Amino acid sequence: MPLEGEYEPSPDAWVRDQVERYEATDGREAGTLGGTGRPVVIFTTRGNRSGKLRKTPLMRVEHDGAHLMVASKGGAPSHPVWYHNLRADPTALMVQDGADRFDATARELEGDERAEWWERAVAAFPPYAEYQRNTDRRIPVLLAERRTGSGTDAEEQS
Ligand code: F42
Repeated sequence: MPLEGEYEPSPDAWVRDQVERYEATDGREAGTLGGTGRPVVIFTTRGNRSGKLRKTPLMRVEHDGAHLMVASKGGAPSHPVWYHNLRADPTALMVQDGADRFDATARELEGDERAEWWERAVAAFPPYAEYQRNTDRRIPVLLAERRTGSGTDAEEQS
């Protein structure tokens, strides 16, 4: 079941614009973080108070079909709101990676698994290491895993 609800665009214009162009072109436009050439993925979550759908671009950290969500927020002192939304309901999640859209469930990583994925995250986007140095909080990382039965648009149409 795809997530349903009213979409509330991000208050940040650059984020809002990136989501709009990415969705309209399946990531052929606005598929990277401006200036870095590094790819992004769009994650849709549900606001834990408003119930509205929120769309958040994050850097693409993919391995074996799973996508990492790094709650770095540029090294800001507080966690991003989407992190709290997912803690409240880890199944209220949809992923768009290029033309591939699917429902997913998020789980926060700990221990060796976290360390292994953190390395992948820094390889995909080196500034994450600096963001971690610049903040006292431990940056949470969540793994978004495709739910069985949740296919791509193409699979659903066939
Ligand atoms: N952010 C990252 O943390 N990591 C990344 O790798 C990353 C990459 C990236 C690439 C491209 C790009 O355009 C943006 C990128 N960002 C990255 C920024 C990211 O997209 C988010 O903007 C950022 O993580 C901040 O997330 P946020 O959820 O804190 O967003 C704020 C600005 C926001 O939208 N706030 C809303 C608002 O109206 O202020 C609230 C959203 C919300 O869910 N509200 C809840 C609700 O119920 O609706 C209630 C919240 C409450 O508890 O009061």
